[in-house]
Amino acid sequence: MSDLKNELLTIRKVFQNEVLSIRTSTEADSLRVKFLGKKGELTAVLRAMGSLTAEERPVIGQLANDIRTEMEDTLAMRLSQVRAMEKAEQLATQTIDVTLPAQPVSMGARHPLYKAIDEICEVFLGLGYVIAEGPEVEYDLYNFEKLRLPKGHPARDTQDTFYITENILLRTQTSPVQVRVMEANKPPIKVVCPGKVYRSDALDSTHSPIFHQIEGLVVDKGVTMGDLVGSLQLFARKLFGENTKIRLRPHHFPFTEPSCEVDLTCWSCGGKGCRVCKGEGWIEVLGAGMVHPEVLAGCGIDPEIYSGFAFGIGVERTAMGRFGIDDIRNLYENDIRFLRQFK
Ligand code: 2U9
Repeated sequence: MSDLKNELLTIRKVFQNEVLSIRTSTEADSLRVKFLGKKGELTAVLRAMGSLTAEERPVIGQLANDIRTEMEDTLAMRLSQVRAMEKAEQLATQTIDVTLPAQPVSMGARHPLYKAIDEICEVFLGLGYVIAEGPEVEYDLYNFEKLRLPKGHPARDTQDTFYITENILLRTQTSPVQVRVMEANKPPIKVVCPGKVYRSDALDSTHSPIFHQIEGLVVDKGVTMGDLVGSLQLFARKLFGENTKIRLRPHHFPFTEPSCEVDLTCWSCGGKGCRVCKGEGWIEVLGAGMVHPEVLAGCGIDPEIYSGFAFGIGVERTAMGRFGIDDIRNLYENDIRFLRQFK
């Protein structure tokens, strides 16, 4: 009995000496294994308890347990001291220089087309219009039929339009959005509809099979051509400067009557005539007109009570004028050297 007891007391003494010399958490782990682990010294003593008598066993067992608890507590305390020392050491040696220059963050910029869309929409939002959007994959019914472009109309030719099925196509204008707005709402209606449109054109410096439009629609009681002219005049001044004038030329669209094409005084020469406007002094930017009564009626709006005007703006053309871009392809190629100029 006294052998085992002595052994336990020796283990405790050796442990108490060694625990004080621990300097790192790794050393603390090794000590735990050495004394308290499965093959540790204390465990070895406990194994030997089989040889004790029934009276001796609880006494030595109690002592062994007390020593184990004491060793565990001592080790835990020492470990927390060692960890604190390690942390202090780390803080003292591994300083981070927060004044070092950071990795440069490369800032992107809004694409010039979307800049133009934002600027144009902003003018009309200021006049109380709301923005409406709709699907790019449309029914023939909404893209053509309801806009008085019946079967057999040249614009519906497969040469010009991307068909998906006989009745479903890629919209060739954003007008179907206005049709949907009229069907779902009662006047007064004031919307601008920006978005992508698709036409089967070959890509050259002024044409692209995918381009952007912004169309506008106002429907209410007593809306006149005078309201249309006033709105477009304001749009032209806001976008191209206070001295910009507009000029209306009679034209034909199936969905408006009367219809006109609208020119602005040249943004480059102000109207004197130059290379940009090919000596004309004027540049064509948009089309417009009074919504055809049959179109209103087809969308559930009584043309005897209501009238409306509509207009369509080519975004690419406007952006090219606004930012002095001479080839439409620049807008799609995503050449970073080109895009960087619009930061
Ligand atoms: C409804 C009724 C009427 C929209 C209009 C134009 C004139 C027009 C062109 C501008 C340049 C197309 O991108 S472009 O080639 N658009 O000239 N668009 S009136 O008229 C509508 C639309 C919807 C229900």
